[in-house]
Amino acid sequence: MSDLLNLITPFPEQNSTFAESVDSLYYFIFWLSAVFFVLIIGLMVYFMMKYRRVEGQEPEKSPSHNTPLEVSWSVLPGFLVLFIFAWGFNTYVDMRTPPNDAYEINVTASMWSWQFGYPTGAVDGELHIPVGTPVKLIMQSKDVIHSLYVPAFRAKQDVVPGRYSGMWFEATKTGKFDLFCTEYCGQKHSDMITKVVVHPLNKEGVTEEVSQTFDEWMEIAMDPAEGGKKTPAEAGQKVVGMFGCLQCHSVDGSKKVGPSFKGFFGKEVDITGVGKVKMDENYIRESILEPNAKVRAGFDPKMPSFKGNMKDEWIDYVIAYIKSIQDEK
Ligand code: HEC
Ligand SMILES: [Cu+2]
Repeated sequence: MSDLLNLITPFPEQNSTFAESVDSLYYFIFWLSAVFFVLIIGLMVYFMMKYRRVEGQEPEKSPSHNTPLEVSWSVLPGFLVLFIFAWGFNTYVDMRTPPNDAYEINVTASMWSWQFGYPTGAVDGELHIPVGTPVKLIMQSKDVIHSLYVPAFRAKQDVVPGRYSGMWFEATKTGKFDLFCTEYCGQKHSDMITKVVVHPLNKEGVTEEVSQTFDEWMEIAMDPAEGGKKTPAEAGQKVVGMFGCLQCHSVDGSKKVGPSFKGFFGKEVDITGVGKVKMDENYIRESILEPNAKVRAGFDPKMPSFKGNMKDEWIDYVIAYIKSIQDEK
C-alpha cells in the first residue's frame, strides 16, 4: 500500500522518530481530499445531467430545506477536521518538545553556509549526529532569515537573526542525508546545502557509507592535525572544509563571492578606502576574525566573522594551507 502511495506523492526515505506520523497524517489528508473531490465533482456532474433542462418540461417546485441532511454534512466534516487537528497537534507538540537529555549542537547560519558547533569544541560544515539519540539544535543566524530543513527527518525550522530558535529529532538509522536552507536568502541560497551524517554508536554499526562511529569522528573533528599525523597545511585544508570557506573562496585562482586563496599570498592587494596592503599572516588572521576591517576592492563585505569559533591553532593551519597552494616562485 505504501508503495502505491509513494507513486502518487514520492517522499524521501524516513529517518526520524516522528517521520512516520508526519507522513501518515499527510496521506490521510491527501486521501480524504481525494475521496471528497471525486464524490463532490462526481455528484455535481451527475446532477447536471440528470436535472438538465429538457424542452417542453417545466421544472417541479423544489423543497426549500432538508434539515437532517444539512446538519449532517456540517457536523460530520466538523468532527473530521477536529480529528485532523488532534492528530497534527499531537505530532507538533512532540516535534517541539525536546527530551531533557538531548545532545545539544549549536548551529550558525550565514549567507551562505551552515556551521555546526559541538559541546566538545569541534566545528564542522556538516551535521554529524549519533544514531538513536535525541539531538537538539540551538540555532542562530548571522544575517538574514534562513531555515534548516532535513527532509528525511521531516524536520524544518526557521533561523531568525537576533534570537535562538530550536528544533530536535532522533535519527533511526545511520547514513548520509540532505540538509539545506529552505528560506530564500539571496543570490547563493542554493549553495546552502550540506549533509547530515548519522553515525553508529559502536563498531558493529559501521558501513561503507559511514565508516566512523560518532566518537571516532569527534576525536578527529576536535583535532584537524590528528595528533601530528597531518602536516599543518593538510590540517588547514581540513579546517577550510569544516568551516565552509570554499563556498566563497576558490583554491584555483578563480573568483567566487570572495577572492581566491591562490595567487595573492605575499603580494600587494587593493583594499577599499585604504590602498595597497601586503597579504601576509596577519592579514589572513585579521580577515578571519574581523573580515570587514579590510575589504578587498571589487568585493562586497559578505564574509562572516569566525571570531570565537576558530581556535588560534586552527588559524595557523589555515595560513599554512593558503601558503601551500601558492604558485612556485
Ligand atoms: C560567505 C562567503 C565567505 C565565507 C564563508 C568565507 N569568506 Fe573569506 N571572504 C569573503 C569575501 C566576500 C571576501 C572579500 C571581502 C573582504 O575582504 O571582507 C573575503 C576575504 C577573505 C580573505 C582576504 C583575502 C584577500 O585576498 O583579500 C581571507 C584570508 C579569507 N576571506 C579567508 C576566509 C576563510 C579562512 C574562511 C573560512 C574560515 C572564509 N574566508 C570564509 C567571503 C567569504
Ligand atoms: Cu539560507
